Amino acid sequence: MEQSLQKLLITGFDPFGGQPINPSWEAVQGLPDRIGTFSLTKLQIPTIYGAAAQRVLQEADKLSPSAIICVGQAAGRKAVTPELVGINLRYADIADNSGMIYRDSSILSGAPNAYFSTLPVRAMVKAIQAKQIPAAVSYSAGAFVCNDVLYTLLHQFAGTETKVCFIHVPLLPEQALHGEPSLPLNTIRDALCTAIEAIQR
Ligand code: PCA
Repeated sequence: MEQSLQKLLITGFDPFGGQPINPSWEAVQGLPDRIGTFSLTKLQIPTIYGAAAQRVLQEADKLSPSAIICVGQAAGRKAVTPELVGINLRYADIADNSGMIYRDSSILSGAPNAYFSTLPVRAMVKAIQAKQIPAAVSYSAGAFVCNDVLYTLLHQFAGTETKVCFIHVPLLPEQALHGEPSLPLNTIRDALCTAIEAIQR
């Protein structure tokens, strides 16, 4: 008999900061609909504080996924970097896609300072590295919209059966006009598939 499928909600962001594309969505939208025992639901979310996480929560409410992986662009990084922690902080020099700028605000006032990811990020990194793709555990998702989504989801799903993590990915070669590190789209997609394979139960 066929093994029953688990649901995975996977998201990528729209472009921000004047970029025409966002590698996170480019990679996520091209993933297969099924990877191992996971059936994937792919969702593009806006690079907007608060709204991005709400969009994921809305979809998760309909889907009841056992895992949620959000993917985002991290210019300057040369490796695929699963994030270990989300912090209760908003701080960035740039505006989000609705024009909002935050400098040292809480995401949720009175909530804990931080949460650890509930998916096995170290196992993901090992599996990606085994494919000769650069990968490393990251201990900071920053304090812009990616961290906002990670923290909000970890808070919302703390102690539940829905496990959450975030993966930052480098720029694509066509975005790296000033010599920033980059990885080809196929390589990023391969890394995401590998990370998903690594968390099968
Ligand atoms: N990266 C940003 C937000 C959207 C994205 O793809 C970040 O690292 O916060």
